[in-house]
Amino acid sequence: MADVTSGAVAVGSPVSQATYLKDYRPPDFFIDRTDLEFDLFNDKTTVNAHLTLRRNAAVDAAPDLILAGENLHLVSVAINNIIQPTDSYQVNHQQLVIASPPDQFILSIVTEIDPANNLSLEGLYLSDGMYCTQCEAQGFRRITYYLDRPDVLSVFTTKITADLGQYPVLLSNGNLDSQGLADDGRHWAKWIDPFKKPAYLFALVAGDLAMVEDSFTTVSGRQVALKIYVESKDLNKCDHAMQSLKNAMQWDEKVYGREYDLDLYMIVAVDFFNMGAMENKGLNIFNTSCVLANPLTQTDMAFQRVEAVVAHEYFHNWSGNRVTCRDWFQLSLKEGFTVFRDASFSADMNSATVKRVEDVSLLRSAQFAEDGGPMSHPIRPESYIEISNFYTLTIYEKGAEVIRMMHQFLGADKFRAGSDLYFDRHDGEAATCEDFIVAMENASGYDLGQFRRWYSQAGTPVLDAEGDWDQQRGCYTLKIQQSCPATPGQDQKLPFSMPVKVALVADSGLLAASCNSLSAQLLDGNEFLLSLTDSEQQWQFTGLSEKPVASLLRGFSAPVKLNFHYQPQDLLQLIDADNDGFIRWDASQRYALQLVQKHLTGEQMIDSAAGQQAVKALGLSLSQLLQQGLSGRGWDLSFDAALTAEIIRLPSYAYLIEQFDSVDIHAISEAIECLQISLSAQLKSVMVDCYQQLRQQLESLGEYQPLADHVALRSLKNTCLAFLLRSLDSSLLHLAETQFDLANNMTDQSSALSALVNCPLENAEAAAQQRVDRFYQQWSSESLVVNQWLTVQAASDKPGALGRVRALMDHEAYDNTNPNKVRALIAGFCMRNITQFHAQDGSGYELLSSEVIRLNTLNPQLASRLLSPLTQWQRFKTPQSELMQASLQRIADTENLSADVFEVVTKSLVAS
Ligand code: B3K
Ligand code: ZN
Repeated sequence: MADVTSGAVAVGSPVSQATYLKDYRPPDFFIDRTDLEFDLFNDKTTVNAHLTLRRNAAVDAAPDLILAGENLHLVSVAINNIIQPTDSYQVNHQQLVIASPPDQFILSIVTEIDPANNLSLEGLYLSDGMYCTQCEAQGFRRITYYLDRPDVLSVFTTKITADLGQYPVLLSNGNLDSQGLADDGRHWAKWIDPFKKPAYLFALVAGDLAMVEDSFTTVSGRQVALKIYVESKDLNKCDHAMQSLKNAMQWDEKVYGREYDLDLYMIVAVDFFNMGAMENKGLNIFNTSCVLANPLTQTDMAFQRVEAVVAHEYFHNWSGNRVTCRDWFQLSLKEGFTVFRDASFSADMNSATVKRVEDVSLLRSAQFAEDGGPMSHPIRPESYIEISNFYTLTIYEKGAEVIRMMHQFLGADKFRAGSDLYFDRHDGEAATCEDFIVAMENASGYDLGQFRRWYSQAGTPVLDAEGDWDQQRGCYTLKIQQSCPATPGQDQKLPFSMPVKVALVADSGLLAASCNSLSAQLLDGNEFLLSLTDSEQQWQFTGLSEKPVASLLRGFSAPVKLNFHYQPQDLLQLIDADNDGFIRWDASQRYALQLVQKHLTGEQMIDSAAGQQAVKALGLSLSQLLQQGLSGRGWDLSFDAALTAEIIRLPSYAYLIEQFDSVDIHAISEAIECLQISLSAQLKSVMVDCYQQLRQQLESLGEYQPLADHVALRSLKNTCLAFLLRSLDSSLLHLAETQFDLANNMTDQSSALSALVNCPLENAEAAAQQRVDRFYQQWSSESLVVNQWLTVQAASDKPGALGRVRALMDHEAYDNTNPNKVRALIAGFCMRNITQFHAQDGSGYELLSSEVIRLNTLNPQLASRLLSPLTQWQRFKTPQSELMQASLQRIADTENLSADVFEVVTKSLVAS
C-alpha cells in the first residue's frame, strides 16, 4: 500500500525495505496547488499546508490518499475547510492515510516541526541561527505530509512569518509577491513560484543575511536580478560566484539555447550542509565552501570548484527543474547530464585538458572502486533501500561519461538537436532516461539500441587490446576484446557499445593512415573514432610510414579499464610526442604504475640496476618536459603548465589501489616513497630552476587573479615545491618557509604549509609546527580556512597522525555536528592519509567506525558517506581486510541503525 516511489524508511525503523524501479506506477492523485504558511518560532515551527488535490483519472487509483511524512507532529486535518475527526484518518511514523476522499478537494494540514533540533540537515533546519531547507530527495516529508515524489508537480506559494529582528530576510522560490508587518515584532513575506515543480525543489530561508546584487540581461532582453545572500562578514567573498553565475547563464544560452525563466535568481550560502549545493527553483542553497571565494582565504582549486558548482546548479534550471525526473531511479537523467554540462563549461573557461585529467582521475580511482565494490549499481539503479545512498559517483560522474559518449557518437550538432528536442518535448514534465535517449535518437537518426546497456548494466568494462605491426605492409592491426566483471545481482554482461578514439604516434607526432572498416571513422588530424560493439573486434590501419605506438582511448573516450602491453619506451614516446594531453598524462601514470608493480615483484627502484635505469628514463623525460616549457624569463604559456604539473605528479594511492586485486598498501607505499626519493633527487636542479622562475614570473604578473594562465603557473610551481620538500635535502626547506611567510594568497600559503607538514626531514618539524600554529592564529575566524587547516594536518603521513586527529577532535575549532568540519578532519584522515588510515593495528578503522556510529542517528547521510572507505575491505590483504570487516560488523551490530547506514553496511558484509 505504500506508494512505490517513496518507500520511506523511518530512522530507527527495524525493517528497511527496498523500493524497486519495476514497481513504479503513476501517482493516484495530483496536487495542482500547494499553499504553505510557515510560522517560525525558536522552539517550534508551525506549518499550515493547503493542498489542492485531484484524483488521477488516467489510472485505476487506489481509493485512499496516502501522504508521506517523517518526524512530524500532526495538529489537524481539514477537507474543504472542515476539520476532520481524528478517526477519519490514520497516521503513523511515516504516513498519513485519508480514507476515500473526494475526487477533487482542498486538504489543509497543520503540522509542528522542530528545526532547532534537526541535526540531520534534511527538511527545515537551523544552520548557525539561520533557517534553511534541504528537500531533495525526500526531505519535504519532514516539513508536511505530502505526495513526496518527483512526478507530482505543483504550483507553490509560500508565506513565511518570523521575528523581524532575528530574521529580517525571508525567502522562498519564485518571485516576492507581498510582505508586511505582523504582531509582536514579527513580519511576513509571501512568495509565488509560477513554475510547477516537485516538492524536492522547494526552499525556504530565514535569517539575518547580507546580500550582493547584480543583474543579467537574457538573450531575449529580459532583466534578471541576481542576488547572493551571505553573512555580512563574507560580503567580500561573493564576486567570483557572481561572475561565474553570469558566465554560466551566457554559456547556456550559447551552447544549449537555454534562457533563464524567472525575474530573480538567488543563492544563499549556509555553513551546515550535507553536500555541495542544491538547485531549488530560483533559490539555490549552497554550502559556503561552494560560494565563497577570496584570494586571501581560498585556493585556486576552491575558486574552480565555486565556478563549477555555481554553473552546475544553474544548469539544473533546465536539466532537472524545467524537465525533472519521473522517479529517483532516473536521477542520472538530471545529474549525469548536468555534470556533463558543467564539465563542458569548466573546460571552456579553463584548461580543457586539465579538467579532463581531473575528471578522469576521480572516475578511475573513486568511481571505478564504487563500480567494483558492494554498492555497485548501474547509472539507472533497479532498487534502493535509501535513495540518499544513490547520489553516487556512478550516477553523477559515470552518468556524465555516458552522456559524453553519446555526444561523441552523434557529434556536437546532432547532440544539440537532441537536447533541444528533449527540452521542448518534456518541458514542464517529469521524464525518464529513456525519454532522453529517444529524443537523441529521433533528432539524430542514430540507433542507440545497444548503447542503452550503459543504463542497465553495472560494473566497469575492461578492454584488452593488442597491437600487431607488419613492417612490410606498413600495416598496424589493433584487436580489442571487451568484458565486464560480475557485479551484485548481475553475473553476466552483454557487450557495450562505445566510442574508442585512437591514433598512431611516432616521434614526429600523429601518423597518417587509412582504415577501411565500417566501424572506423577518420576524424580531423589523423584520429580515428572506432565504434566498439562486439566482444571482440579488429581494425587494420594501412599506409603507415613507420612503426607506430598506439594511442588508445584518446581523451578517455569511454569509461573503461584499458589493458595494453606498453613497453616503457612506448610510454615515454607518448609523453613526448602525443598531442592528446590526457594520453600524455595517462602514459606517465602507467609508467609510474609499472615501476611500482616491478618494485613489488623484486625489481627494486633503488637497489636494482634495472629499476634504477627505468626511473632514470622517466626522470629524463620529465626533466625535458620542464626544460621545454622554461625559457630564460619564465614559463612559455604555449606549453600547458597545469598539464605539465599533472604529468610530473605521481599517481595517487586511490588510483594505485584500483590497479591491484589484492592490495598490500604498505608495500605500495614503500614503492611510491622509493620512486619519490629517486625522482626528486634526479629532478632537483631543474625543479629548483622551474620553481624560482615561476615564482618570479608570477610576481611580475602582479596581484593574484584566478585566471586560467595564472592558476596553471601556480599549480606547476607548487607541484615542484611539494616534490622538492620530499627530496631529503634540508637546504630546500627555506623555499617553503619563505613562500609561507610571504604569501599573499591562500593557494601559495596552504601549498607551502602542506609541503612543510609533509616534509620527511627531522629538522623540518619545528618549522612546520610553527607555521601550523601561525596559520591557525591568522585564520581562526574564517571557518573555511580552518577546515583546510584541519585537512592539511589530518592528511600528513608523518607518524602519529591518528593522535593528531584525535587531539584536533577536541580543538575549539572543531564541531562534530558540522559536515564540513567532519569531512575536513575525519574524511581528510581516512581518504587522504591512506597509510595511516590503514595502520597495521586497525586504529584508523576504529576511529572511523566510532564516528559512523556517533553520526548514525544524528546525521545518517553524513554517517553513510563517511563509511565508504570501509566498503572496499575485500580488496585489501589481511590483516587489513579482516580488521576492516570487523569494523563494519561493529557498525552492523549497533542498535537503531539508520536506513542509510544499514544499507551500506549490510550490502558490504553480504558481499563477503
Ligand atoms: N541535487 C543536489 C543533490 C541532492 C542530494 C540529496 N541527498 C545537488 C546537485 O546535484 O546539484
Ligand atoms: Zn546536480
